[in-house]
Amino acid sequence: MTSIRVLSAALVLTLATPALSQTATPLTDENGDGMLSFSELLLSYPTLDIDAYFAADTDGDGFLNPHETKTARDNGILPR
Ligand SMILES: [Ca+2]
Ligand SMILES: [Ca+2]
Repeated sequence: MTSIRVLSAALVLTLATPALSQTATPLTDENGDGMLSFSELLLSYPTLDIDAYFAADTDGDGFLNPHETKTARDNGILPR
């Protein structure tokens, strides 16, 4: 019975791990265009600074694509 409990605990930990790694703030692409505008990011980060937004918009098109969003989060420009 002990080995079943250990296996169960290991299984629970294995299943819980992905949930623990998904602690990033959900982002809202309100118009569904796949890009994040400054106003859309404000829905997730109400205190976001416009300078941080421009720093994250590396191609300068005025929107954050998924790559720019990930890079900005990885570099600490955007909060998680
Ligand atoms: Ca959008
Ligand atoms: Ca961009």
